[in-house]
Amino acid sequence: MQPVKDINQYLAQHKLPHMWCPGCGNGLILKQLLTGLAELQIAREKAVLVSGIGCSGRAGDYVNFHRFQGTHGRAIAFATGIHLANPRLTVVCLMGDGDCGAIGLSHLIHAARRNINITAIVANNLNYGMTGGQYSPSTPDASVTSTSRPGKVGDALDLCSLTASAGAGYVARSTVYHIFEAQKMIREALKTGGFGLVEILTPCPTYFGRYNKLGSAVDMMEWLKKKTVPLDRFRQMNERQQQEHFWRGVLAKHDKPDFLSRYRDRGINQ
Ligand SMILES: Cc1ncc(C[n+]2csc(CCOP(=O)(O)OP(=O)(O)O)c2C)c(N)n1
Ligand code: SF4
Repeated sequence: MQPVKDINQYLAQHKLPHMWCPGCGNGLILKQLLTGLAELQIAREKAVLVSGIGCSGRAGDYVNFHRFQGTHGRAIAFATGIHLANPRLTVVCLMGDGDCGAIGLSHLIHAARRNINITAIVANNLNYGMTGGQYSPSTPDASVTSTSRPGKVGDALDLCSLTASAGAGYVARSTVYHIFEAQKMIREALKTGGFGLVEILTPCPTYFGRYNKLGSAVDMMEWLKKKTVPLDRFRQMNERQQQEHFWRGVLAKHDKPDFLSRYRDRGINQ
């Protein structure tokens, strides 16, 4: 088994160019993941990428190591099964916010509650990209989408707060604009001996950006920069200001036993 020194070794280069739209953040998220794996010297044979259905889920097509694309909303369930069958593998689950926060939500909560030792990365583009820009549970109130032309009614679900309160070992949020911060969070999540969630806000200029008149892909990067604030500053904001921003930072970081360790401590399946 060779340690990976160059992230290109993790890439299925013959599959490129990729299918993502110009200005989409999914390529940056994939690069951050591959960089995190290389930083931790995880051999290709030891890495598994489980992806969901959706634009972000196509990341699995471009990797040159074990990968599995599950059915919509079931990526965490498949990743859990792979981890329990072979705990020596590093299992990463990459999902869209619709995949993870709507149809797959109960799997997310229970993986966090059990502190299953997998890393979940959520590419949060604030809508369903693959199927035409419908609103998802993470879409902010009043946003225009293909299913909320007059503006969505209802607050966005905060996947990070939910996962942290369910008991995950590591929970953090950043954006593709704050690329080094996001990369560090992925590395920390991969090192966590329990459930790690990193939510990365990412531009979807084709749908969310166009419907909400946010301008070009570059403008959307500026928008991510302006719209997000560090967690401690967010906590000092009033309710109205909080509604207009997203926090960034590390919400939970615990060193607590993961599901398999607790299982073994009971003397089951030694
Ligand atoms: C059970 C099921 N329901 C619905 C679909 C249709 N579908 C495919 S992708 C998708 C949305 C994906 O959105 P998201 O997870 O946010 O990923 P994105 O495309 O934005 O990266 C939906 C609803 C499906 N494939 N399977
Ligand atoms: S539709 Fe949006 S999320 Fe999907 S590839 Fe295009 S920009 Fe990316």
